[in-house]
Amino acid sequence: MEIKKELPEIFEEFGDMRKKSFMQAYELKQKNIPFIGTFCTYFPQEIAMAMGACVVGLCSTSDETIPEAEKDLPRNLCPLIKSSYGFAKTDKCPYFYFSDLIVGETTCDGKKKMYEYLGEFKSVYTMELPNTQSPIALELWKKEVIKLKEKLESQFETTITEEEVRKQVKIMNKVRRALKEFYSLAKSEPVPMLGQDLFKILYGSTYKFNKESLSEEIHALAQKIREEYQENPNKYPKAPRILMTGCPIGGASEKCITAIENNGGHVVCFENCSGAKACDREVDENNPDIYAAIAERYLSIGCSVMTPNSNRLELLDRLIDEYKVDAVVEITLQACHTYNVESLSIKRFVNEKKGLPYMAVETDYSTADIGQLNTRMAAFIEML
Ligand code: BJ8
Repeated sequence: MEIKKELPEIFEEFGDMRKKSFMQAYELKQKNIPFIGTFCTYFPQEIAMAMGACVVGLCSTSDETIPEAEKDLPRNLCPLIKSSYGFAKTDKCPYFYFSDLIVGETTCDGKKKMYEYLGEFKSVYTMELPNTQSPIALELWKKEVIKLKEKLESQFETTITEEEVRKQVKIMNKVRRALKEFYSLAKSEPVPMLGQDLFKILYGSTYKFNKESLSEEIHALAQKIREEYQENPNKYPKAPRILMTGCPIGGASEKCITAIENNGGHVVCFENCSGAKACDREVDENNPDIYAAIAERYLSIGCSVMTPNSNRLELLDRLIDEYKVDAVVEITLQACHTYNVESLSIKRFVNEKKGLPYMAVETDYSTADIGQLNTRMAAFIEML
């Protein structure tokens, strides 16, 4: 696949993908394609895709509907949960509207309690995600993956075959490999693209419904960036290289990436969901028990809802070395207890084991802290 458009245009297109795909979602709905709305990287996408459904992320990232959500939910709750609930309540998000079923998981306390209320507006099914990664937890999660398959089969009056599940596993592994190939370009020094642009592609990709063509498209984009970099490797001057970790970002919280890059740093790696956390591991295609392979891959995601959460440290360890990182910035959303509590162990790991500076930023979806963010980032990057 050859890409004719210029890179800035492609980055903008991906950046707007959430809105751009509304129309495509509408057209797919007209063809009776089921939509499954999700809130989390733990959702085993391949199972829904195996019945021909589109999977769409519903996590909302703007503060527009938070006042409405706060009429029902506590103010002191994570903005991602309030915003998502607010969009459902006000019916402002087309993806909520199009979703035939919303699947949640028992991740953090706020989210799982919010799903109970969400069930008043929509059909909601909650998977029981264990909060550990032990062999017993894996057994339970495998059963939950199979229960999800059975739930979809009965609600949509269809049969999900193992053959189709295996096919979708291959498709999603290809997407993971393509995205990894793409974000690995930022290992180069100086960087071939800004972190803001890299993020637009990662985030926008989740709103591309045709996963088969997505891997080709990302592969072609990576090739284009490589060629342009060979011609002009100094488009972006050398700058301190930052790894971003913590809560999911997107929409309003992209202000943190901008604050780093407007103040002299480059974000070269995203460990968060929609970055490496979601793409790093593949499902083992050769496992004779495909449901066990799916369960194993998803349960090993290193999110702070797990205890202990050694897989997050293992991934961070590797990424810090591979991306020759100069410092780590952790973004946590206000009232996200699991990430906020875990930030101490991340700070210790980064400072003591990796010998690097670490900064924690607690934020929300408002624009109120942009000035303060700029001041803090400028001081932090200056020190590097
Ligand atoms: S795998 S990061 S998408 S749970 S909603 S935990 S911010 S208090 S989103 Fe997440 Fe899945 Fe983990 Fe990723 Fe905190 Fe808010 Fe809870 Fe949140």
